[in-house]
Amino acid sequence: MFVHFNMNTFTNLEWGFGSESPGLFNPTELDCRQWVRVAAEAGMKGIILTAKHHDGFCLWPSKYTEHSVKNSPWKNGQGDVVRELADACSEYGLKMGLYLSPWDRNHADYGSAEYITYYRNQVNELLTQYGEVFEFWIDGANGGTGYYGGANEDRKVDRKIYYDWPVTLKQVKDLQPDIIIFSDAGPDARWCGNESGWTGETNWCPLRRDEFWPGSPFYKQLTSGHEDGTHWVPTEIDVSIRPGWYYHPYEDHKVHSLPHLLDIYYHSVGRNGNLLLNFPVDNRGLIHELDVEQVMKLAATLKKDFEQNLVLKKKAEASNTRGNSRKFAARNVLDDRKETYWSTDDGITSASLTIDLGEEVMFNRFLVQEYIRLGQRVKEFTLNAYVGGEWKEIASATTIGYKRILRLPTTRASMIRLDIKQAKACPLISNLEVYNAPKVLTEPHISRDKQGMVSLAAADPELKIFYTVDGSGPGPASTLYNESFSVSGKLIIKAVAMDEASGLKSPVSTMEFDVAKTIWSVLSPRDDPEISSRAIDDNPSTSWIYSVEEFPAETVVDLGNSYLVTGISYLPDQSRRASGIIEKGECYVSENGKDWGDPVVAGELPNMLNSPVWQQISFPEKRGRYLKITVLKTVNDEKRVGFAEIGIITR
Ligand code: FUL
Repeated sequence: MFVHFNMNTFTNLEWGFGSESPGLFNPTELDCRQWVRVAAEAGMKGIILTAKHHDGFCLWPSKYTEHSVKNSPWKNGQGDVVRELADACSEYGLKMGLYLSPWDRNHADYGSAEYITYYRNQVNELLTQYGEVFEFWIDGANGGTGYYGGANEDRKVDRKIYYDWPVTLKQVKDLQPDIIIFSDAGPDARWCGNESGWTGETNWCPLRRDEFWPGSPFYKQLTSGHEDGTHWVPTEIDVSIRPGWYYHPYEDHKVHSLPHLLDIYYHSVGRNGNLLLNFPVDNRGLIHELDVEQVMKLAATLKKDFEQNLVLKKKAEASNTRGNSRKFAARNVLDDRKETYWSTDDGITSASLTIDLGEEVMFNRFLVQEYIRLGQRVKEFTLNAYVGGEWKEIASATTIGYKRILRLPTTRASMIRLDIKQAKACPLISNLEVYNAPKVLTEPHISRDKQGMVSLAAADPELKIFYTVDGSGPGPASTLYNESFSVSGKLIIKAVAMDEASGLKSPVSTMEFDVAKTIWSVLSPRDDPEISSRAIDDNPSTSWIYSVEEFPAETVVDLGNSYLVTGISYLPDQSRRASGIIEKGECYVSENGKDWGDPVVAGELPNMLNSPVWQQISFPEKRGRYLKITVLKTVNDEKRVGFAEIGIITR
């Protein structure tokens, strides 16, 4: 578990400037034991906390700065979050790790040699006062504008040499010999080159480490590592359970869905990486209920996915076994022991291992592990199944590493065969597992595009989707969804996903569509139609944002036909750093686009900063073909107006 919690939690920012008053830090119900309980219950092994982020505020009462909890109202300046987390971790048997941002936008000395001494003094405090620290996390973002003790300026540093990392790394290791140090360049664990929760399908632990440093430019290579890497630096995939690293109430509706979290798991742990899932602790000092609910769903699903290993202690045979010895025999991959493995003779770098399942078995997950103590070797492999009397290739992939998990189409077979096609040296496989994971039965996703084509999608492509268009409850007797279909008018779609094998079904999803926006167009302000049409494309994830000099700002849409309009709907920009969110405005409807009359509705939208979700505003019906939205004020008085979607409600 990664935890982002400190000054930004109270300023609602992702990157504080460094000038924030310590007086703002005041969690009302801080409880590190709650964090640890969530982590433990979800099956996580440790927690890494942002002891200091780029804004420089310290969660522990550092001797070397006044910019810390000791000058905050929290516990009258007597508190220490790092201490509370260390205590909670030892109570529950979890490990604690710490993030200490190299960039410090508060510190007057940042950019000079004195700051490096300051940084090292803090390393010393954190690694000597709180018992064992399992990981030290070095972020790559550094240098830029900041408060810097009141200088308020831009300070660029040479990321490669300024920090003199070799000396600090040695200090860290001297203080905590077993610690793992994370950064773009390790030395022990490396970033995966993105913050979206996936690492490469080809993923080598080895890395030509000396070519990197924290914040180095060739970070995209970190996604796959190097086949000819010089050092062992496995990937650690850091990703947040919400779009932001810090808690923002406006992301409460954006906690990742179960299918999204499962993708993250299979694209990190399933690709030879470690997963570091971030929780933005909120301003109470707790992990938000919505995040807890989602991670528990993830944990419960993974538990079911890997419940019963279908090949445990089955019969295995290999095309080649090192010295024909029992010590290296094929069956070692099925014995549930990490220290035993199957190996071929030296020089044999392609080989097969066949497992007899004894009967026809259904499966959809394949897990394989190399005996990693002797290095990562496999470059390419295929998985084959004996189906209906013949062998069929069901998957092909590249590296394995510590652990590779493949999600497969459900297959029924009596034998399976792993073909290692290429390896850097004789392959060593220590473990192989096969599962039949239950289908993920979240409700189907319903969407419609500008052309009025409706698409339905289930979490698993093998599920069947049934739907209705008349508001009735969908079931196996309703229409079976095959491909997207066209609708034009107003209708309600209800859909359910069903797993034929188990007979289980998902909750029902419902979507109300009003008239399709096929012939709609934006008349003003004038903008590239490709861009302005993002406001009327029925795709919530695209937006049209335009700049304004002053308010009121008018947006006029031609609906193409005249309708009896009874309301409008508005979805603000949904991107991570959303802009142009409307807070106050008026709406007009007109038959000719010239005579607008009085507004059909005027007023303020509630709580838009914190809850930028769909707004439906009804008004007394009026017939018209043109719609005008006059914006009087936006959130934070931004000089921009943005729409993810504009819609109408008709009778
Ligand atoms: C990034 C930082 O800039 C973010 O704020 C966050 O801490 C993330 C884990 O790393 O580079």
